[in-house]
Amino acid sequence: MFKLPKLHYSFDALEPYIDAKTMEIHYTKHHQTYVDKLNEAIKGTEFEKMEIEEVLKNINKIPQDKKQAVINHGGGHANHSLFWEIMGPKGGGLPKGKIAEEIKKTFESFENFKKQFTDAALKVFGSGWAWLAINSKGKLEIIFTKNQDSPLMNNLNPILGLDVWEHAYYLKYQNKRVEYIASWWNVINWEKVEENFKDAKNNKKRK
Ligand code: MN3
Repeated sequence: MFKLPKLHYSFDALEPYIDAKTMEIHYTKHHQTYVDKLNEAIKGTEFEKMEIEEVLKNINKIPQDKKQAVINHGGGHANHSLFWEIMGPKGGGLPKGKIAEEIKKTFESFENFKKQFTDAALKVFGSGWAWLAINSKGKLEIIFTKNQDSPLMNNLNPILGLDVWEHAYYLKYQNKRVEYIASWWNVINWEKVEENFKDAKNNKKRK
């Protein structure tokens, strides 16, 4: 059975950029609901013993009557699990190391990357996510997905993600998604993004 992952910081740790109340509701209510409904959907199937990433990569093997529930709630579980990890107190600033080099190589500059990622996050109509992911060729790509669709279902390995559902920002920012996005850059845990980047690259080599 799937479980809510541990949050490695307190609800108020991302203040003033992300408020404590939003963090608490987002983690204890929204994420918990995705976990509960995912467990409900796959109870008694072989998928309940798999890692959520494996389940989503094999989404076409899920029985038709459970597939949409796994897309919604399995995606919700995986997306939020990544989201909590790529944020943290004392975050923000510029990435370092390999991920910094790769961003520069792919997008020419960090500023250019930031602009393109922000554009992707603003382009999502309704609910969804913006992502920095590694594609099947091992290259970085900025994409956005609708609802809780996971990039993993399309053979893309997400290493950084931004939740632009209104539940992620409405209490503090109301309809001002652009301000929420601008604030979010201050809480990114780039060390974790670097780790995700290296893991994704290693997975690729193992294939
Ligand atoms: Mn959310």
